[in-house]
This record gives sequence, C-alpha cells and structure tokens, in this order.
Amino acid sequence: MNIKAKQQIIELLKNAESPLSGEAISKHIGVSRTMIWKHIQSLLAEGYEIKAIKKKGYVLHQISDKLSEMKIQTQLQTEKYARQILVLDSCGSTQKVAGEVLLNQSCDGFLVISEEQTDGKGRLNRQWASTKGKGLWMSWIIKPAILPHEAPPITLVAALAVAAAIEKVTKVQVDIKWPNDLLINGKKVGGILTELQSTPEQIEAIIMGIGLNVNHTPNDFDEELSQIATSLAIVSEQVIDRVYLLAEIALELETAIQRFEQRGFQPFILAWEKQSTMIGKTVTARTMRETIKGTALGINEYGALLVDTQTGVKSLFSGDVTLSDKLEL
Ligand code: BTX
Repeated sequence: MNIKAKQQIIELLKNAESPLSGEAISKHIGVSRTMIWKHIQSLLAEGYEIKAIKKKGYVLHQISDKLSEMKIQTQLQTEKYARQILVLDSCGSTQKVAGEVLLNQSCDGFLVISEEQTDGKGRLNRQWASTKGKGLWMSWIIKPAILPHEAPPITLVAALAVAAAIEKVTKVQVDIKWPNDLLINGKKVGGILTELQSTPEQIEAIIMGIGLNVNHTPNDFDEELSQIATSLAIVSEQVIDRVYLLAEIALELETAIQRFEQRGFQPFILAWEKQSTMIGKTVTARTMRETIKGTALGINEYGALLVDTQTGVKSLFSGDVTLSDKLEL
C-alpha cells in the first residue's frame, strides 16, 4: 500500500481543526475516495485511532505507538538498512523469520521486527523474554564483504552501534559486557545474538538478532528477570519513541558495519574498551571447556577478551563473563 499517501492522511488529520471528509482528503492528496477508505482501514490496523463521524468525516484521536513500515520508513536516514522491512505483530523468533526471508531473497540490511516474540532466543538456546509492544525485537540480515574468519567481532561492533544510538536517544550511559550484553546500572537492557550462515570460503549472511527492553515498567518483568533486567524507560524515566530509537540504531549500525568491512575491527578497539566497565576488573569467565578467573585486560583485533590469569594471559573467543562480585546476567 502507498506509504506516502498514508503519511499524508495522518498529517492532514493531525493538523485538522474539525473532522475531514473522505472527499476533502481525496482532493488534497489526489487519490480516489475508495483508496482513502482503504488507507484508513490500513491505518486502523496499524493501531491509529481514527474515528469516522457520520456526515462529517474522519478525526484522529490517538497516534499509535505500534510499529509500522510507514512510520519506520519516514524516520530512516540510512542508505540500505531497514529500507526493506518486514513488520510483524507476533512471531516465534525474528531470527527464524529472517532465516526464511533469506531463503527467498537476499538483501543486505533487510530488517525483520516484531511487536512480540513467543519463542525469543538468546545464546545457547536460552530464552529471551519479548513482551508485546514494549521492546525492539529485531533481526537484521547483513551481507558483509568479509571472510568467515573475520566475522566474530561483528557482534562487538553492533553492540557499540546500539549503545551509541541508545545514548543519543535517552542520554543514559550504556555499559557493554563482553561479548553481547548491553547493561545500564548493572542490569541487562539488551542482548545481541549473531548467527552466521557461511561456507568455509564465503559468508552467505549474518542474521543479527538484537533485543532491547524499551518501554517496560518494572511489572513487565517476571520475578526472576526483574533481578537482572531493566528497560530504557525505567532508567531514563521517560517513555521512549521506539521508531526514533530504531531509526538511530539503523543508522549507527549501517555506518559501523560499513567501517568494519573496510577497516576491520582495529578502529573499534579503543572505543569498545572505553564503553565497557569490565576492563581492569576481576572477572570469572565460563567457556565450553573451562572456568577461568582473572583480570580483564582488554580485547584484541579478533574481538577476543584478554584475561590475565595466574597461568598467563588467555584470549577468550566465546563464553559468558561476569564480574566476580556480581549476579549472573
Ligand atoms: P544471552 O544468552 O546472552 O541472554 C539470555 C539470558 O538473558 C536469559 O537466560 C535470561 O537470563 C536473560 N534474559 C532473557 N530475556 C531478557 C530480557 N528481555 N531482558 C534482559 N535479560 C533477559 C542475549 O542472549 C541475546 C538476546 C537476543 C534477542 C534477540 S530479540 C530479536 C532476535 N530474535 C530472537 O529470537 N533473539 C534475538
């Protein structure tokens, strides 16, 4: 459906001082009255509260907070990212949907976003709580021009980009916990799940899942999660415009990943180390093979965390790391 026409209808209704008839709207934007009716039905489905007053016309009661392609497209400043987009009301996991999209078409920067996930995934098949209408639950299809062995630090690059967008929108400082968590005041506000589709020679695509708790109130988390999770609305004490935040994330992500493709991870190391309060602290790291304790020294150009242990400096390529005196997040 014509996004521009729908935007024009919303603008007209927003600025109207009295109800606007279908005929008046149709004259203004130059489409038929039948089309206006269809556009209004589509806007209603997107959650806009538009009332039809008999013999007078349409009135806009409330701008919806629901995500829609139209709203997202209006705010985007990117070249490619989110220019192709699938907005869902509900799904199991956007990662899975993005995998299916990838089978049919292959486009760099394609975004799948859902109001709710009924089976959201974290790493190692953990669950990711994805409450309806409260967060940004999204998967990006990324096709970087890099070799498979160069891919791992892309999660860290994305974390930096998302942190920058959050800081711009909320003015609240974000702490990145290696490798994929976004924390505020020691609680988890978001996570990143990177899945690689690749042959040994070539990356077919990266499906980058990003989950962000945005407008949750404390009651939106169950008892267990409320100990370890928070939302941007809770920490910034304001309701966040999810579409604005999404548009900023899209821009930061596109810029950062382009830079990563051109110059590798090296230019991000210092910024990453500055953004992570873990550096210099005593940490406990659990990998598939072992649990180690030591001081987090920094990260290297492959995105590995360097930990100074009693038996020397170890490079961690995957695993879960916690500050030794903190709750497991
Ligand atoms: P992770 O494995 O690092 O974190 C998962 C852990 O985080 C869970 O075991 C739980 O303790 C905690 N947790 C679960 N839900 C939340 C939440 N909403 N807020 C804070 N903590 C939580 C992190 O994995 C990667 C998450 C990626 C999620 C996105 S959402 C869009 C995409 N689709 C999908 O299925 N996953 C990704």
